Amino acid sequence: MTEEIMELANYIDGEFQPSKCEHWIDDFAPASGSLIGKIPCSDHTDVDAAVEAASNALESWSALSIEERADWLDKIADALEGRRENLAELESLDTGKPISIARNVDATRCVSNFRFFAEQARAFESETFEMTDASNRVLYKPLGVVGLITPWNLPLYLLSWKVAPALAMGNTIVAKPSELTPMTASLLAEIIDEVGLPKGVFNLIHGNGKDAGSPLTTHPKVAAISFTGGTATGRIVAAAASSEFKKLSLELGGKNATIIRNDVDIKPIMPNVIRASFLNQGQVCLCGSRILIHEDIYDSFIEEFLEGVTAMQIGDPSDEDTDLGSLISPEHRDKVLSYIDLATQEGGVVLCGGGPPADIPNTFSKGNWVAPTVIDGLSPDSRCATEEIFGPVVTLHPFSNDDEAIDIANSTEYGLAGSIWTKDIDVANSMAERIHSGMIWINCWLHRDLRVPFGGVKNSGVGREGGKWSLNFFSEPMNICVKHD
Ligand code: TXE
Repeated sequence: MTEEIMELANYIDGEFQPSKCEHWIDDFAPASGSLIGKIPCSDHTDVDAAVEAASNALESWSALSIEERADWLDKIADALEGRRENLAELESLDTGKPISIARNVDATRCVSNFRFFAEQARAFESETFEMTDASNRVLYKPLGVVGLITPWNLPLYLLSWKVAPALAMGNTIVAKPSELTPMTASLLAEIIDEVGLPKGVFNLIHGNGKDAGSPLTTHPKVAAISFTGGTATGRIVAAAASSEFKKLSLELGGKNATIIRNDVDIKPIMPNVIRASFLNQGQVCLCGSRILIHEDIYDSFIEEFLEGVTAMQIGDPSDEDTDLGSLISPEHRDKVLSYIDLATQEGGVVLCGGGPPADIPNTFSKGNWVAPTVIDGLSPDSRCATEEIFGPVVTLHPFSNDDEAIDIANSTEYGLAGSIWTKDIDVANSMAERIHSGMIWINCWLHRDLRVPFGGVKNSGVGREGGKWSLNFFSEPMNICVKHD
C-alpha cells in the first residue's frame, strides 16, 4: 500500500466538504512516523452545520419503520464487507496495529456490528401492560440528533458499535472520531454515501476534542452523547453534557485483573493469557494489565509466560506474521515509557521489554515502539498496578487465597472487566460475583456475544452498550395508556 497523503473532508448533509476554518491536523502513521493524511481542524461552525443537517433529516428518517432502517444497516454492512481488505489496510496503517488484527478483529467486527443491530432491530418488541380497566403501550421513540465521540484504539469497530444502534432506533448522527485515527471513519462516510443513505442522517466531523468534540457535547440540539475514550476526558464530557441534561453513555478505561488459580494447567491457557495482556499492544480497555497468580504456581507461571511473551513478533504491521505493532503516538509511547520508569522507582523489576524493541527495521525507526514489558515485584497498590497505562505492559502479583485475589482485583478505581482461570467453575462464579466490574470472563477473554451488556462500574463508565442495552440507550420509552370503555 502506498503512503500518499490523503486529504480528508467532513461529511455534512450528504456532501464531503472542507472545514469552514482553514486549519488542518496532520495524521501520522504510528509505525513509521510518516505523514499519511490531513484532516480539517473543524470547529463549532462545522459542528453547527452538521447538527443542523442531522436535525433536518430527523423527521423523515424516524418516520421509516424499524424494518426499513434495519434494511439500511444491512446495505451498509454489505458495502463494508466488500471493502473489508481496504478497511483492514487503512486501519492498520492509521493505528500501527498488525494487519491480521485489523482484518480479523476490526474489519470483521465493523461488518458484524451493522448486521447484528439490523437483526436486533427486526426482533425489537415494545412492551404492553394490561390493567383491569386499561391498556398501556410502550413506544420507543428516537432521541433525536445524537453525538458519537470515539477513540483511536479500535476506530471503526467502536464507531460502528454506536452508529448501527443509533440509526436503527431512528436517530440521526453527528460523529466525531479521534483525530489520531480519522481514516476509516471517512471510509464509512464514503460507503454511506455510496449506498445512498438519505442526506443528513449520518454526518462526520473531523477535528480535535477541544474544537470539534467539545461543541458537540454542549450543542442544545444534540439530545445524547455516546462517548468512548479515556476517563479524564469522559469526566469533561460528562460535565459538559449534563448541564444540558443530555442522555449520556460513557465507556472509559480499565485496569483489569487476570486471576490465575492454582488448579489450572498453565500451558494450555497461556496463549489466551498473553492475548489478554497484549492484544493491540495492550491498547484495549479490556486488556488484563494486572496478572494475579496463586503463589503455588507463581514461578512456573512466570517462566512459561516469559517464554511466550518474548516469542511474540513485533514489527512491520503489514507483515502477516506480526503479533505486535506500534503504539498510537509519540505522546502515548512517552506516557507508557514513563510508567515503566515509575515502576522501577516503585520497586518493580522489569523481567522483559522495558523500552523500544531491539531489532526494528530502519523504515520504522521513527515509529512509536515499546517492546512487550512484564514487571514483577510491585505492590498491588502501587501507581503502576492501579493506574491505566494502556500499553504493552503487565504487572504480576502473587496471591495466597481467593479472598486476597478478589481484594487485589477490587483495589483500583476502575471496574470494567477481568478474567478468572480455573478448573473450578463454581468457585469462579462466586468469585466473579464479588468482583466490582461490568464483565468477567471465566476461562476465556474477550469472548464476545454482542447481545450481552457491555460497560463498566466506578471510573470505567456509566451505562451499558450491547444488544437491547444499546437500543434502549438510543431511544426514549413513552407510555400510552388507553382506558377501556
Ligand atoms: O483519548 P481521549 P486520548 C485512555 C488511555 C489513554 C487515555 C487518553 O488510557 O492513554 O485514555 O487517550 C475526544 N470534548 N483510553 O487522550 O482524549 C477526542 O478527540 C469532547 C481508553 O487519546 O479520551 C477523541 O475523539 N471530546 C479508551 C475522544 O474524545 C473530546 C480508548 C477520545 O479521546 C474532548 C482510548 C472534549 N473536551 C484511550 N477531548 C477506551 N476506553 O477504550 C477529547 N475528545
